Amino acid sequence: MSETKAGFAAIIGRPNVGKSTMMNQLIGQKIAITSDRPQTTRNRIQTVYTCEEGQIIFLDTPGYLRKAGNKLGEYMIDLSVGTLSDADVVLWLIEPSSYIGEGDREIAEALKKAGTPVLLVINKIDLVQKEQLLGIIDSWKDFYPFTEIIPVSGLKRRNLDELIKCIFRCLPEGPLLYDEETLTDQSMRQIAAEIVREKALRLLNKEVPHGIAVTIERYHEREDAVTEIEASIICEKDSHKGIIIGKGGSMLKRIGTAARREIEELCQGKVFLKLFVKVRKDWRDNELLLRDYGYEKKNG
Ligand SMILES: Nc1nc2c(ncn2[C@@H]2O[C@H](COP(=O)(O)OP(=O)(O)OP(=O)(O)O)[C@@H](O)[C@H]2O)c(=O)[nH]1
Ligand SMILES: [Mg+2]
Repeated sequence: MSETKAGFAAIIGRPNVGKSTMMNQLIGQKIAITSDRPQTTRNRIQTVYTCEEGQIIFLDTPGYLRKAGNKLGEYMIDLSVGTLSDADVVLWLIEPSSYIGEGDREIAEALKKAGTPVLLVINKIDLVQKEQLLGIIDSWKDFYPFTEIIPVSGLKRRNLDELIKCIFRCLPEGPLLYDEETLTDQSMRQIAAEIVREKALRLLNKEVPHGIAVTIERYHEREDAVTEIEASIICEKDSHKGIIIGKGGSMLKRIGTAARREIEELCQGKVFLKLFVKVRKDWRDNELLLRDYGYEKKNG
């Protein structure tokens, strides 16, 4: 039997290009939350893909931002840049567009320093015609010494097998790094919190979602296989609290029902989910609160 290959593949790119959707599709399970709002992902999320050839450990990162705006933003930038040097290969995701911006030049600089092989993954090709795609490849191909350029559609699962092959070509030979059953470094508790945040992101109007965090106050698996969860949605303003609760509690109920259904599917059992809403002014600039809500810098 030939030797296996194993290593880390970092997924980077601008907000909203489809990084988390693609990672979920590659591993065949929804671990990272997704939405059409930029800056959906805030933490680095690790998932493991195992097959006969070996193992790819995907690192999904927050979309690349140029200006932080607050401490949460700084934390997200540190994560996306810090991940580059931990990876054996970088998947740089872009929308199917020829536009190359200042942010892309900055990513390129950081990648050059890290010296890691980079695959340019043109995502969402379901949205463009073939001729357009050729033009896009043409605009990007000389911008950076990409190891390969792979057009895919994460959502429609197009060309993902080809992408997996390209990734394995960049990984070192070696034994599996995790046991075959391992799927992610995220706990059920963390995933449940993220599912609540996703439903809030998707259901609330534009100005509220960016200032939201979700914490799990209580997570209890009962002996009769029912899971009891109490979670708080943290927001920044009293007016936001009103919007999240909605008329007669209607919005909170919608968020709760949608989240509960998805958590039940994931843990394959009944779930009681109780939601609270709290106001913490400027939590996105408060180190202590950031840490409480799970956005903690690893080294200092
Ligand atoms: N048409 C189309 N839409 C896609 C595709 N992949 C993702 N999307 C959509 O793009 C939006 C953003 O997807 P995400 O996976 O959350 O994007 P992301 O890059 O992780 O975003 P951040 O976490 O905010 O950086 C969602 O509405 C997805 O459904 C694709 O291949 N085709
Ligand atoms: Mg994401």
